[in-house]
Amino acid sequence: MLDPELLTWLTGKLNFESLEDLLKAAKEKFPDTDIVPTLLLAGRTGAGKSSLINALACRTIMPVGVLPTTQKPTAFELEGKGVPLRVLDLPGVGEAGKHGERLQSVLDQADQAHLLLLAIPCPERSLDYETQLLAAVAKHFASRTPLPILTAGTKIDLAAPVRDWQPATLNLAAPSTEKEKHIAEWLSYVGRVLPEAGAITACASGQSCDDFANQYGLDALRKRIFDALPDAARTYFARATHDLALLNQRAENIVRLFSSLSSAAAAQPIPAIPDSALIMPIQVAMLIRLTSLHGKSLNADLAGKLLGPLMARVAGRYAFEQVTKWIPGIGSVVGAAVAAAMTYALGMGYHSLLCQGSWNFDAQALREEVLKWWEKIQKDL
Ligand SMILES: Nc1nc2c(ncn2[C@@H]2O[C@H](COP(=O)(O)OP(=O)(O)OP(=O)(O)O)[C@@H](O)[C@H]2O)c(=O)[nH]1
Ligand SMILES: [Mg+2]
Repeated sequence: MLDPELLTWLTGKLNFESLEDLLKAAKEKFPDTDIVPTLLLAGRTGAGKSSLINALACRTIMPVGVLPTTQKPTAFELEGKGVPLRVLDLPGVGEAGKHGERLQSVLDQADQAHLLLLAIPCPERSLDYETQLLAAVAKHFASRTPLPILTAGTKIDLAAPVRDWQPATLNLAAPSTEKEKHIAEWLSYVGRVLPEAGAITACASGQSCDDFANQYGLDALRKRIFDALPDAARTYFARATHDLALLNQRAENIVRLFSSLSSAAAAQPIPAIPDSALIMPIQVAMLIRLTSLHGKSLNADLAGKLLGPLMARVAGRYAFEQVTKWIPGIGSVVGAAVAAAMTYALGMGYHSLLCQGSWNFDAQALREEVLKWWEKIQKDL
């Protein structure tokens, strides 16, 4: 069922002034949630990954424990500076009997991630797991744009002497106490052994998410993560556009989402409004999202070019309705199943054209591609 608020929005968009208006409204209505950046949190078991997430989010999201705790990749969203971030907490590598499997799980998830955060627990000096993990990630991305990596040195409160922990006055820039010297020495040791880990942000997560008195370095880490995101999103995009399987999967998700919305919209009995007009804003939103998946922005010029010369003369609405007329034998009353199939054919046809890498196609090329998908769906049915 279509939610009533969306229905009101759709019927309100039937008489938009210009195509720009519709594009703008559709962008606002359907924000690009599938490009929420994803941070992959990896490290050895017990490194304090889940504790770090709870501390960063200021709430208890993940269970933490002395024994291997996180058993499967778990995703959730964080907000920072108004920017949403999806974080994926992974089971730690190195768990007895599961090392290879865990390492593989990092690589499996890495393709979908924008950024990798590696947690290394202080005062650990045997860094074999981390070395293997970084080598596996580097190999995985060897022939592609690499995955950006940030490193957190966790549990720095455990550097000797353990009892001396005063995070409020800790000064790692000019270490003078025994504790500060141990932490600084450990950080530079890790930097020497794992140069590919880059700069290391020293952190302590406290005993619980609200143990503020014992936490350290979380603001600095948050800042580093959110500062790295724009670049990370860019490299992700560079990688994603060269990884056809990934791109297809993301496109298909988008197309399925909007196809089901179209079907729900067409199932609404609204007298005097053609179904094709009702699903049009949904299809527009889908085209916007698919275009941005390919790193471009769908503006009125491009939409006009794609949807036919009619655009130059009449209001955008008619041009989009035109799309439904491309498919022979369909009138203005399309019904739920046909609306879904039509939106699917339009979305997949559009994505196929974009995959060919050329933006110099026109309404005719798009129409042919849409018809191909339409026929394919008919056969599959
Ligand atoms: N002293 C101290 N202990 C911590 C800190 N962070 C985590 N711990 C403890 O370390 C243990 C492991 O923490 P988790 O957050 O579960 O570690 P994890 O990396 O998620 O472990 P897996 O899920 O098994 O991979 C728990 O007992 C935590 O309480 C910290 O900053 N300081
Ligand atoms: Mg965990």
